[in-house]
Amino acid sequence: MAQDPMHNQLALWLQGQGASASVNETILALARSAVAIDREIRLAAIGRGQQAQTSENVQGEDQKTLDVVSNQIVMEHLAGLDHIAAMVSEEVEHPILPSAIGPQADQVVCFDPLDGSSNIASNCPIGTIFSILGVEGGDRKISEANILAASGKQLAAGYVLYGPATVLVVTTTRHVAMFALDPDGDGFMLVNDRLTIPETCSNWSINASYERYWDTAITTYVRECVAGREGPRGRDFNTRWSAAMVADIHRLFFDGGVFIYPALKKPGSETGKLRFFYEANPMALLAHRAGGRAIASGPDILDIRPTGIHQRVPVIIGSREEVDRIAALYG
Ligand code: AHM
Ligand code: MG
Repeated sequence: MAQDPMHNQLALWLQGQGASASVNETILALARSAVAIDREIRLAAIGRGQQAQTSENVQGEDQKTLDVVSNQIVMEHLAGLDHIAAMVSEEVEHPILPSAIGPQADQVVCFDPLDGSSNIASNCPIGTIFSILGVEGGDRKISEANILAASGKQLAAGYVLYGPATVLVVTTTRHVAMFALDPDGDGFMLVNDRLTIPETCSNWSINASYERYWDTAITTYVRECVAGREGPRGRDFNTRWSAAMVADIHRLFFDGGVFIYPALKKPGSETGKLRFFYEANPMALLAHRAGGRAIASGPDILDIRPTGIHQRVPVIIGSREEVDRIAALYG
């Protein structure tokens, strides 16, 4: 029998990080699901996948066929793991519980199966984001309250970017590593075992079409960047916006920068758009481990204690110097 390609470089790196075998197993299952999603994306592009349709998800947002297919793929890959006590998906209203639960079930896996789905039709970057939370094991069904209480116990976090190359970025106990999917079928190959976010930068990412809804801190920060070398920052800045958080966050590890999806003074967006458990929290852990910082409109995202599994939070993530500056504007 052919060796499971996921037992190559990704498995070796995971073993060296010192997380538990069951956390590593969950990450390998997520990596396998990413390979399956990657295939669905490519089949859809040549008209051989599921036909593109739009419905509505639990957040009242557009849900594309690939969102549904990707969600199904992740759930199926995690279903057989007896250490999973619950799953939280952007596409499903309530926590997904296994039919039987054993004493070893001590992980909650939160995921956005397909982030940036407005990019699907144009073949622009999309991704999968995940966070693994630790809960107390035991022969009992986990409740939403147990998941909320576990929000600060991230055992691992990562994302997959389906871009020009498909890459996996992950952290468990220490460093942030990047793997790229081998087109010849050998799984995820290690590209960089210690990604960092440059401390200073000259890039910012924000959807500027919402400017009229921004608060004073964001308005001030962006105006100062736009003023360039003639303004208080004394240097020119660039804007980058992909409409996919995974792509904009991924760029931070190379060019530095700050990704902002702020609170908006607009009905329904008062706490922003991005969700805590499967977007903000995992990206915040990755940024933190890479030397960056992640805040909401003030507090560090990693210190937030959410009150709902689909709670939205403002997100400001990136190079430490820039995020510190925005934090100071919030006072
Ligand atoms: P999604 O998870 O429903 O795809 O929404 C999240 C995405 C982010 O990837 C991206 O940064 C943001 O939505 C873009 O939203 P907007 O169109 O409001 O700029
Ligand atoms: Mg999404």
